[in-house]
Amino acid sequence: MVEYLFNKSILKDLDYTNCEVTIKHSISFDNPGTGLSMRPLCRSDHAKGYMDLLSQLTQVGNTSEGMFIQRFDGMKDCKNSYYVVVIEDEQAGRIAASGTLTVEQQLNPSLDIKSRGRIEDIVVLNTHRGKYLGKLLLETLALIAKYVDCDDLSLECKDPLVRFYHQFGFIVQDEQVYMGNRYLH
Ligand code: 16G
Repeated sequence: MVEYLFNKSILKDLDYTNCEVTIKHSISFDNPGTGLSMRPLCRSDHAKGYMDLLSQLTQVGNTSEGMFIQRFDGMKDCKNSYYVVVIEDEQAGRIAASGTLTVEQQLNPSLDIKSRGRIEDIVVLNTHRGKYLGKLLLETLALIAKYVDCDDLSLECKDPLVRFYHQFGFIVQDEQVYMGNRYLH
């Protein structure tokens, strides 16, 4: 049985009517392009080249299938928190694109922002670029964020991509900078 990271019916419920990808490019969840299908990440996607795809965005190290499955199970156990959406090239049996929405609950329920969404790891295989798949993933993740009641949606990106994300309503926030402290071992 195919095991999805999150309930696939969420994708079927999304309304793409006002999305640019649908208006301009006539694509959506059930029609991402010829030979392509869109779905939640599966437990078996390591074998479909998920890590190779991710390596086109960032360092992946030597992640074995066992490590991938262990991490998948841990993410799935965190209910309503991880939404990894992939686009599969069905003929090649390869994952061609992926994007992640993570949802953080805020502790104080009286705040305006009760739940914060973060977009991560938007990546399209270099052989599949120029088909609006990145746009489709972003609009899909934003619709999921709305569907699961996020009050805020944010992302981090490299400088040259600021213009790309700007198209989707993301703006560099006043008086906010991204700070990081990596590799705290
Ligand atoms: C981008 C990604 C981020 C990822 C990072 C990896 C989006 C919106 N942002 O900023 O999720 O963690 O690249 O870069 O996809 P790094 O290899 O320098 O950590």
